[in-house]
Parts: sequence; C-alpha cells; structure tokens
Amino acid sequence: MDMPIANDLLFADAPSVPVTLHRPARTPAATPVRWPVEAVQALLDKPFNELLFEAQTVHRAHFPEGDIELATLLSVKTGGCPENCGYCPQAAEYDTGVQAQKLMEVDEVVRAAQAAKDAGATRFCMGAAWRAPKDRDVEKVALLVEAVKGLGLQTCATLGMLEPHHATQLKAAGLDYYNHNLDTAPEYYDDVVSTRTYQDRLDTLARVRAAGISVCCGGIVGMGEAPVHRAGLIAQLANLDPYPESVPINSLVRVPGTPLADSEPIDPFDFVRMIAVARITMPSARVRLSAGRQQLGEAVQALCFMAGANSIFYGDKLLVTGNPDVEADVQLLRKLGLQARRTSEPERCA
Ligand code: SAM
Ligand code: DTB
Ligand code: SF4
Repeated sequence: MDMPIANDLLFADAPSVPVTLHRPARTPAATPVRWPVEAVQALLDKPFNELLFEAQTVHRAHFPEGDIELATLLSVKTGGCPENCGYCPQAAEYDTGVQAQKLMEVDEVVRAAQAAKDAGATRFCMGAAWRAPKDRDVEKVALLVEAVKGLGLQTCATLGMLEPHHATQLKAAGLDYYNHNLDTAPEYYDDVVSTRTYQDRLDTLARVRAAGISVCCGGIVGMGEAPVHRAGLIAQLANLDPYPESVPINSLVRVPGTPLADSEPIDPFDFVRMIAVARITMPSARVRLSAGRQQLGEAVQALCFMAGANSIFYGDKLLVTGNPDVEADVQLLRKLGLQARRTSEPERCA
C-alpha cells in the first residue's frame, strides 16, 4: 500500500504549505526525492524569460528541434460514466447534453484511425467513459487496439482503472501507451472527484508499468487550484519512477453543467509556465499541449512550443468537445516552422 508522506518529513527545510507526495511504501525513507514540491514551485516562480530559456535548453538537449508529435483522440465509448469528476462532461450525473453511446465497432474505429493516419497523426488514442472496464470490455478493446496497431499507428487507450490482468491483455494486443491522469495535486484531488482516490490512480499506473506499457499521465489546470497544487501535480508526475513517457497538460474545458464550469480560467502565462516546468522536470517526455487549445490562441500556443511542448491532440474533436481544426493546426505548424513527427517508432525516456 502506498503511504502519503508529509513534505516536512522529507525535507530538512520544512515548507510553509502542507503539500504531500504519495510514494510507494517500499520507498526507503532516505531515498532522495528527485523533485521536491518546493523545487518545482521555485521553477514556476522564476522570471518568465529565464524559465523559458531553461526549458528550451533542456528541450533542445533531448529532442530534435521543431519536432511535434500529432496524436488523434477518439471517444470509443461515450458518456454515462458513474464517476463524478468535476471537470468531465461525460459523467452521468451532470446535465451536459452529451449523448451516451456504447462501445464502437472495430470497423468504425479502424476508419477513424486510418483517417487520422492519412492526416498525419502517428498516435491514436481511444478513450472510454468507464470507471473501470469489465473483463468483456477489455476483450473488445483489445480487438480495437490490435486493429489500430495493424495500421502502423502508435496505440494509446484511456479506459479508467485497470486490474493487472487487463493491463497484460492490452499489452499483448499491442497497446503502446495507457493514459491515466493524476489530474491535480493529492491535496486538491478530493475537491475535484470523490468517487475514487489518488491512490486508485497510482495503483493503475503501477499496473500499466508492470505490464510493460508506456505511461501517458498528466493533469488539468484551471480548475480553481492554488499555485502550490500545480507544483504538487508536477512533483507527483516527475517523481514517478520512471516518470511518464507522455505528459498531457490540459487546460480545463469549462463545460456547462459540470461543477467546475465556472472556474476562473488560468492566466495564459501560468499555463506556459506549467509546460516549461514539465519539460525541465521530465526532460525526455513528450509534453503534450492538450485540451483547451481553442481558448489559448496561436500566440500562447507558440509560447508553449517554445517552453517545450512537443505534442498536440490533432483532429477537430477531443473526446466530446472541440479542438482546433486540422487545417488551422497545419497552418500554425507551418507558420512556426515546426514539423510533424513522421515515424510511429516507439520512444523511450533516456
Ligand atoms: N474514464 C477514463 C478516466 O477518467 O481515466 C478515461 C477518459 S477521461 C475523459 C480522460 C481524461 O480527460 C481525464 O483524466 C481528464 O484529465 C481529461 N478531461 C476530461 N474532461 C476534461 C475537461 N473538461 N477539460 C480538460 N481535460 C479533461
Ligand atoms: C488527456 O489528458 N486529455 C484528453 C485525453 N487525455 C484522453 C481528454 C481531454 C478531454 C477534454 C474534454 C472532452 O472532450 O471530453
Ligand atoms: Fe468518467 Fe473519466 Fe469522465 Fe471521470 S474523467 S467522469 S472517469 S469519463
């Protein structure tokens, strides 16, 4: 079982804020924490240009210049979810106008994946609005994964909490990545969702790792969290061992009907700071500029690329909400002299 460890037990210079890191119980007390929350906070607090310079220096040392991964999302099972994530339009208990749909058939998914590939995507992520899939769900998703993999795309799925045998089955079907976000710092988690715990998320991530699937794990900002919670989220991600291969940073899409619909939007510069700090603390990860790009505008997105973002969700739709048009993204990359990654070969963290 994992134990929350108070920061003031981990660090000699105890912080003034009660922020905890959830660490596996087997972690010896003396094991140094790679990224204490204070160190992450100090990065977030740096003068903007200095932070961007540092992030870009790290980025250039780890990735080819101007290379952007295009990942396309498809909601393969939509709505009707029993969880109560305060940000999510697919939770059954919120009146958001989302029509629940059952799991899609293989041929429909293959058509969408082929279209994504033809448009230049190299990764295809299938999302399902489940708390946790049942055995029969995983069997069906395994067929989807196998078919999408057969097209030569990198495969990713996000299906909720997994049992160990589910992860093994998905790996055998050809799943390259599993997306399971920590969403925010442990301290703010209960304000956002109460139908599962932070530890539930960490357990699934450990099962995904153990099955040999690469981890895609990030979070959401703009949910009314305090700056220290943003630092706490990054510290949590960066201290995973190893840290995730993909780190989606989402800006909340405020969907009417969800409890967080009236959240104060994040200051765009603070969003760019999150990207920069993700890049510095997780140098080899694909840092994905994820949900919320429609609200960011081109100039802020350009700053995000400068800060180390090297992946985007590409396609007119996220899961149920909108995303910039493909044509607009192609133009944006062209204007900025960025190139879409062409290969679907796997990448590993250095
Ligand atoms: N049900 C599965 C789960 O929660 O892990 C998979 C699908 S869920 C929609 C995937 C992720 O989408 C969530 O963990 C959350 O980070 C992100 N997400 C959902 N609604 C969002 C919103 N309105 N704005 C930004 N990100 C959102
Ligand atoms: C992630 O971090 N963001 C994506 C993906 N992983 C699954 C989902 C964003 C969802 C935005 C709201 C919606 O369209 O449902
Ligand atoms: Fe369900 Fe996932 Fe939405 Fe939460 S984020 S309500 S688990 S679909």
